[in-house]
Amino acid sequence: MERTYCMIKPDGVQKGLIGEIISRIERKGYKIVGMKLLQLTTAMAEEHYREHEGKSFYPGLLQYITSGPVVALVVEGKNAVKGMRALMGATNPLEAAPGTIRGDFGLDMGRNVIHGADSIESAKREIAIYFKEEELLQYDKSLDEWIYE
Ligand code: IDP
Ligand code: MG
Repeated sequence: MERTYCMIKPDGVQKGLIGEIISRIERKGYKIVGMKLLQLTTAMAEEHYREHEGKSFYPGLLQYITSGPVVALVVEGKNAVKGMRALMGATNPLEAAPGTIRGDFGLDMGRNVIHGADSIESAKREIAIYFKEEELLQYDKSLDEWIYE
């Protein structure tokens, strides 16, 4: 099973979408193995988004992502990285398909509601920013036999 890092961004929290988003993740069949509410420090935001340093949107991105509480999630399941990116939709909510989280709940690139790691390597790196190993739980869900063949 694969693990990915996802994060409900400050706009998602402010718009009251925590429950809706977590519900979509659960209904898809994924297992949440780590979860916390926190507000990013600038240092954490810089670490998270270091690949974007120097880009025009970077200062605004740091401001946005540190502007309020976020929900940090570690999501586990078959092909979780790719699957969560699909559930989230395209980076630009205007291009994200209806039915995706960004497609349903966003309008602007810099207010796109949710983050999801783009590769297994990114997921590992990002999970380590937000969680200690002992904060990630291993448990069985009785429904798994109805989710996986
Ligand atoms: P991703 O979140 O879909 O992986 P990235 O290209 O990695 O997209 O960009 C990280 C985040 O930076 C985006 O989710 C978005 O919030 C923000 N961002 C990216 N490009 C722009 C832009 O052109 N204007 C404003 N914000 C942007
Ligand atoms: Mg990205």
